Amino acid sequence: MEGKTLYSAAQPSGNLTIGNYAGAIRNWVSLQDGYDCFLAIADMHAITVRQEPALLRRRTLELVSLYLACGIDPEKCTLYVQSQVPQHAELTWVLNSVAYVGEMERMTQFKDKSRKHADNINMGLMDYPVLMAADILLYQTDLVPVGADQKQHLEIARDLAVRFNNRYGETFRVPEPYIMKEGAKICSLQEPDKKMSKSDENLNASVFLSDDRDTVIRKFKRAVTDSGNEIRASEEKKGVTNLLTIYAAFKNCTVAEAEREFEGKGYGDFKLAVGETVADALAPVQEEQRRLLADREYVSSFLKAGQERAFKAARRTLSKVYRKVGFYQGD
Ligand code: ATP
Ligand code: LTN
Repeated sequence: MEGKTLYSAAQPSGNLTIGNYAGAIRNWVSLQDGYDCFLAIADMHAITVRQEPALLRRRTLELVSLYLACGIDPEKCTLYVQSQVPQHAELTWVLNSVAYVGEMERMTQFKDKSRKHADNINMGLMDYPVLMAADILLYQTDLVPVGADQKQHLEIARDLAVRFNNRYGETFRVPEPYIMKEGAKICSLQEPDKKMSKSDENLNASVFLSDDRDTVIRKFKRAVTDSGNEIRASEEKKGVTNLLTIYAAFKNCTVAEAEREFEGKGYGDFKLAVGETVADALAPVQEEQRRLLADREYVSSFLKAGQERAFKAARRTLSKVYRKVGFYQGD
């Protein structure tokens, strides 16, 4: 019997944060043994907001080496760059004809990004979930590990798969989301009711995977905590809860275990311990990433192999789709 397929991606739209790590990459690493994995660098998604071309290219390579440095095994996973597999754009076009404008306009991310980039509300921004559905459906994916913010997009991917299958006959596997309870939403260190984001203007709000030890510790020292002095996760203590969540994600323990560990301790000691834990975890990843970035040939050889594997799998699904919708494919 064929194994199950896992698909996920991240955009080369900035430096990755510990939120990307805790919500997504960490899960890819822990799941990679049990699945046939496809992991993409979503550069086509990234251009839905303005990007500096040279920087986009550089970040693509940085992101690949980061995946590898975080423990993604290129022997087990197909690692590739989205724009190198043209079927993503092709399937998006077909799916556009079963996707409704109304459902795209309702997407939270579309609304947020339209507000944030009010001078550039482009068609791609609105079509973002359809491209993401195409990514997933091209590989007949079973499981999609993502952070909580992507849940709505996954619902769209499932809806489009079902709608297409109903209209044209069984074509796509309907994917399941995989959203971890702990770490699925890491929040800003400065405004803990907001998601930690790559593009936050307040540099103290996000911890980047590339931050050095002193920077990491300083950012955690400045993190907003709540009134009171108890180190306990609760709705009213968003700052403390966020720090506990981060600690648990990097220590591989539960939030309850983290609470027990800090019982009776003060906020100062607690913030320092979280900072040190994160810095300790990041150091080997950064070193490995540096090593890989210096070996451009090694990285590009993996991308080439990944592109070939992805292309073959994607071509299989796309030709089925073209047949189903009635596109002439030669006699
Ligand atoms: P942008 O803010 O530029 O849209 P992003 O970081 O949300 O970027 P990606 O790089 O595409 O977007 O995200 C990769 C993965 O990281 C996704 O699965 C996303 O859900 C997850 N992720 C992003 N931010 C967080 C966060 N703060 N907490 C948990 N998971 C997150
Ligand atoms: N939009 C996603 C990145 C992404 C993705 C995907 C995730 C693009 N294509 C397919 C899972 C499956 C984000 O996390 N911002």
